[in-house]
Amino acid sequence: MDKDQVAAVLEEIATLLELQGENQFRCLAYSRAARAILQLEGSLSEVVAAGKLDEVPGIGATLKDKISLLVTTDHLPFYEELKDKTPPGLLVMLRLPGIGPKKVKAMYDQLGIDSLDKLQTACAADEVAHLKGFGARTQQKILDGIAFLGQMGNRFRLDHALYIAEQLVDGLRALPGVSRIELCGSLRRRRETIKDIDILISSAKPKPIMDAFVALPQVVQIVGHGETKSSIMTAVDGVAGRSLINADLRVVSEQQFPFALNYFTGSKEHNVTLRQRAQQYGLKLNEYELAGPKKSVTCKEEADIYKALDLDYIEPEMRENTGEIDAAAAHKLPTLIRPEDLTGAFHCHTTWSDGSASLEEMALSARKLGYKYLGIADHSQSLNVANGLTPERVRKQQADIDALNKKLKGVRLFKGTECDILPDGRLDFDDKTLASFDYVVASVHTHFNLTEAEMTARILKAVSHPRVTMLGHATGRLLLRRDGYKVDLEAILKAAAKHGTMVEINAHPQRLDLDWIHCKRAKALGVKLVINPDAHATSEIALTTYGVSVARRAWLEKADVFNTQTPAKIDEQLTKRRQ
Ligand code: DGT
Ligand code: CA
Ligand code: ZN
Repeated sequence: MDKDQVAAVLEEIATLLELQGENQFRCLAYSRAARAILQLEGSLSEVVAAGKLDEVPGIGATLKDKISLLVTTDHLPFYEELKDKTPPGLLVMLRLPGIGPKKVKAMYDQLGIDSLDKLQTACAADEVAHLKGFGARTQQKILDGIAFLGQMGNRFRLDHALYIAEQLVDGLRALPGVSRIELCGSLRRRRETIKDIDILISSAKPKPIMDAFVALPQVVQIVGHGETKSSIMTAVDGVAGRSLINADLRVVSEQQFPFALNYFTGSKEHNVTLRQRAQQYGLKLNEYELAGPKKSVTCKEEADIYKALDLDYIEPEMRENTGEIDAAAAHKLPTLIRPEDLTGAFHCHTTWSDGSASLEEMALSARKLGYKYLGIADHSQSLNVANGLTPERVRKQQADIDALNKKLKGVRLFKGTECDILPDGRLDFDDKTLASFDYVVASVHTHFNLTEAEMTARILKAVSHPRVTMLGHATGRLLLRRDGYKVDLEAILKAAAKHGTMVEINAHPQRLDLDWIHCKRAKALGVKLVINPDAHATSEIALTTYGVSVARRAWLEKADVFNTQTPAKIDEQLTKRRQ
């Protein structure tokens, strides 16, 4: 196990112990150890091998033994016993906003509540309000929380689901008898939210693979354990702490693999249209085969299925039944942008406002990713909560960037700002300050409750401002937490096209805003898009890959995205825009 995995297990132990009613100090010791592991410099396995784990502050003799076991064997009986002792529903209840392990334990001990369903019934019967330390307000908060979770349909952020799904795949890949392995479903299509994890394997011997799957260290509960299909629950970061996600594994034969891969990748709507096309060819298509009345068509790869139907290969991100099959038949599919096409990114924060890294640290991390430039865009003066820059601090920061650019090799910083769009549509800096930047990202961060007409007028004014280079996170949505503000995006995109203002694909997996549907529309209207990480730490610059996924779902090519060009070309266009 690596540091992240070990830390996640330790955090979970802390939660499980709290659910067991363990004393606070023992629980805290595990949380503290989790943080210590995350902050550890260098390799965890080397520290363990050297027997020096107890020299790390926050890790004593007991924890040393447990962590060593985890690192060397991937297992910890203590943790597995704890999981077995805890009803999985209790972890689900922890997803309710404002409900911690203590309250969950009280409800379990006193009312036998171990699922959201039972909890809802108990609240409706007014039983929860009478528990010590609860009351009518808490009971109402729980009911609101259950309604909220219901609305979200128990979905998860793409990055959270992908993180645990890749761990499962890593745990399976090396097993004997595994020939091919792929993630399917919404994960393979890179939808912005995910309901469950679908994994597909080809093998001649499914049984041992199934047995290994349900015994993976990430498994919290076994839902089903069959010959060719098994289901488990595993813990994942959710909107309100860790909770459970379902993962299905199917094992098929080598021959069936391309058909199963195609079927379980979906979307369902894409499958239906593809199947209809097969029918027009007198063929039957399902998860096992593509077959005529007499014999089946041999397909080694997924692409062969499309080829047999006279279609160009359709990338998974495009399989949403929005015209991709017609385009594939007419050989008019786009050549989708790839992560390696990005040459840099704009919209990054530093310690000058609410970021955690310095200008230089951000620049060096960008260079490590192979980026040729990075656009700095700290917050503007009125955003006090995020330590927004006054014009005076802007001048100082720009002098720092100029000095750094003289020193830095292989990467350059562009001077920008994430300038607030004030409630009336004016910008948060005067024109002179605005003119001092290489580029300006304009964003809404306050007054979300305007009417749609007011919000549209506000953003239209900013998008039409000659100093604004690009519009940041166009709707302000936070996935699974907050809907975007009401705004007429069609009008905004038309204005952006008219004024040559770019629109950002905010690649942070909590936003993915502009969404792929509007991105597709933006391209049709002639709007240039720019993929920005909205990074507040060095590790977040690489979040741009999620923005590339949105762009691919929107059929965008390299040329549709601004930050795929050389720094010289970028500089030239930014300069032209300022004249
Ligand atoms: P999700 O899990 O809601 O994030 O989205 P998906 O697309 O992963 O959906 P899921 O897990 O229910 O099913 C995985 C794939 O299986 C889906 O993308 C297409 C295929 N599939 C599921 N049910 C049906 C069906 O009734 N008909 C067809 N043609 N395909 C289906
Ligand atoms: Ca799925
Ligand atoms: Zn912002």
